[in-house]
This record gives sequence, C-alpha cells and structure tokens, in this order.
Amino acid sequence: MTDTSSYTPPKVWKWDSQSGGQFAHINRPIAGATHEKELPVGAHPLQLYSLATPNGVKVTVLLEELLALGKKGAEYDAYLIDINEGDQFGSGFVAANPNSKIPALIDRSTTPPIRVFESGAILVYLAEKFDAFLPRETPERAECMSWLFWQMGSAPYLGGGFGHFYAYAPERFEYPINRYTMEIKRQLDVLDRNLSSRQYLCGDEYNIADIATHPWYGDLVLGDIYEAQEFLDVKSYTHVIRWAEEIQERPAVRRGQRVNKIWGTEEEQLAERHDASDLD
Ligand SMILES: N[C@@H](CCC(=O)N[C@@H](CS)C(=O)NCC(=O)O)C(=O)O
Repeated sequence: MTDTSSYTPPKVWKWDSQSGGQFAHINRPIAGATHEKELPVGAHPLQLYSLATPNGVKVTVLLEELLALGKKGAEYDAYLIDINEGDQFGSGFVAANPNSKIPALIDRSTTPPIRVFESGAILVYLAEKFDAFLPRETPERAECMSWLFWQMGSAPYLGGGFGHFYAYAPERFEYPINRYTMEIKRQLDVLDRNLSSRQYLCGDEYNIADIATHPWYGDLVLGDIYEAQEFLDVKSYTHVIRWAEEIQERPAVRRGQRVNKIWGTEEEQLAERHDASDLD
C-alpha cells in the first residue's frame, strides 16, 4: 500500500494552503457571503436557483414530473448558480441557503415567501405541496422517507468520498480510494438487493426516493459520472441497471436533466428555464 505516513497534522489546522483538488478555488472553511448579489426573480411562483449536478437534477426532474402530471402550479423559473464561479457565495443565494450549496428553492406563492434548501427537503416540500410522488399512507410513506434519507446520507460517500478521491483529488491515493470504493460497492449492493424484488425503490410506485437516487447511483451505473464503471464493475449490479434504464426513459427525467446544464452538447444545455417551451 502507498506510504501515507508522511503527514503529521499540526496542533491547530490553519487555512494557509490550497489543497490542489479540482474544487480548491471555491472551497473555504468559513460560511457566509463573499459578495453582494441579489437573486433574479421570474414570473412563476416557484423560483429555483441551481445547477444540473446530481443534487440539482433531483429537483428539476421532480418539477418536470409534476408538470407532466398536469400540476400547473409547478411551473418554475430555474436560474443558474455557477458553483465554479462562486455564485453560491453571493448574498442573495446565501439568504436562500446559508449552506451555500445548490439547489435552493423560493416559493413566492406564499406571503412571506418560503425558502427551502437541501435537495431532500425540497423534494418533500414539493411532493407535499402537490400531493404527488410521496405516498399518503403511513407504512408506504415511512418506506419512501427511509430510502430518501438513505440517499441523502449515502450520496456524500459517493460524491465527496469516492468521486473526490477517484476523480478530483490532485493525486490518486490508495487508502481513501480503497475505503470509499468498499463503501460504494456496499451501497450498490444494498440497492441491487432491494431492486431484485421491487420495480422501484419502495415497491410498485415511482416516488421521490427514486427521483433522489437516480441522478447519483443511476448515473453511476449508466456511465455518466467519474468514469469509474469498469473500476467499480457496475455491470454486476444488474437490478440497479434495469431500474436506472427504466427511469432514464421517462420524458420528464430527460427534460429535468437538461435544466441549468452548462456542459455537454449544445442541444443538451439549457442554462436557465423560464417556460416549458424552453425544453421543447
Ligand atoms: N446536501 C446538499 C448537498 C448539496 C451540494 O453538495 N451541492 C453542491 C453541488 S452538487 C454545491 O453546491 N457545491 C458548491 C460548493 O461546495 O461550494 C443537498 O442535497 O442539497
């Protein structure tokens, strides 16, 4: 194994050097705004401030699913927050989310408006508001919440742990890659066993637990994130692949995936969304 014993932590950690990782220029050990910047406001009651990362896509997919169901009140404006440019540290965004991370939602249909941050909280808020994609009955609702919170607790190991050390760190270190690969393969096995007897995470119904999980583990097995499919042997998780492919076929999923996207081909990109026709 690689010798990792060369670093002796100082008594008190100080922020005096950049880590060199891909996101070093936006990482900092303090919260709060770095600059004054109001958030733009569009015509619809729901204002989303986001980017098409897996956490951002969860919300745009749910909004597109709600619209596909005919819930007209789910019309929304989606403004771009470019986290590579530090937009998450503007004063307006920090007021919407003191944690400075996308996605953040402001519901202006109420007085005063309601802010919601944390993708899981936004999914529950919207599902409750429109009474869709969240079961009403207690046992089914408990199962849905369990898988939703499983996703919220597990994905940081995938993104912040495995993804960071496999794809973004300045060097590839064996110890953290081993540690997080072990955990990610275990998580994939958890999903695979569950999906071996169920169509969706909670049974026969597609709900916000699937919507939250698909942009992370679905994209991982379908080949979109970290270029680690061979390394993780994702093809062995056949039930996860079957579930991911099925969800990927949903028109609302394909629409939601494009909102606030500023990479990929020109047809895939849509920096801001203000009207359904923006996606047509
Ligand atoms: N637990 C949060 C995580 C959100 C998150 O990590 N967002 C990332 C993009 S996927 C972000 O905004 N990063 C900017 C930064 O760390 O400065 C959620 O699910 O909403």
